[in-house]
Amino acid sequence: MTKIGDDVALLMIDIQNDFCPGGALAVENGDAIVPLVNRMQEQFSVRVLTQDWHPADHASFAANHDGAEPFSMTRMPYGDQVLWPTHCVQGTSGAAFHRDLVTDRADLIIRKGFRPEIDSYSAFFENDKTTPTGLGGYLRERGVTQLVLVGLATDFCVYYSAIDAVGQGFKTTVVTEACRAIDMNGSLEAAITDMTERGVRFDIGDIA
Ligand code: VGL
Ligand code: ZN
Repeated sequence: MTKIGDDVALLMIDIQNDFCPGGALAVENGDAIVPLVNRMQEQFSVRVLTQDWHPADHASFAANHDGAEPFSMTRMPYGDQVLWPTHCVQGTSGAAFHRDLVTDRADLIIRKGFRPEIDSYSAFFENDKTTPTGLGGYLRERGVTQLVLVGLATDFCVYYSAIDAVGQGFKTTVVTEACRAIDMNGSLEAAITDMTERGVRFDIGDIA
């Protein structure tokens, strides 16, 4: 198998128990991507994992808003926000990576969503679109120019990470076979359309 160069990173988004069947915010067949992601990892020289990592009092949890139902909308100072079931609480088994995901070969694990008052879907910026996670600087310092994204969920954290990656000037490919979606009110189709318009590629054959 040919190894992909050090200017290309595999970015594995939120492959955590709470996004897999049985988890608090389960994505249908979320666990089905794990064998493919593990095989893909062998080809890459730069591997980064992200981990959704919320304090229990996080503002994105419906349970922290009186009377709010999970999957309803609220307004935050930075814009509209979905209120989620309590998920990926720091240190819980739900926040842990799927047990079959190979994590030992990762160069970096980037945690996000740890500020109580602000959600963070993207691996690059929190939902205010200005607070950086530091990932862009890390990748640039390592000379990475191209990203391949896999993980959960296609229409939330993968989507926001991919559009920010393009915005940061990275050539960006999303491997949809190695992603699964929440698909809330047409969010998957909207995400695919927007990624396409912004120049995200979907064909693994496009990788250098
Ligand atoms: C995610 C909703 C809330 C994701 C994270 O990883 O796609 N979605 N937190
Ligand atoms: Zn979250």
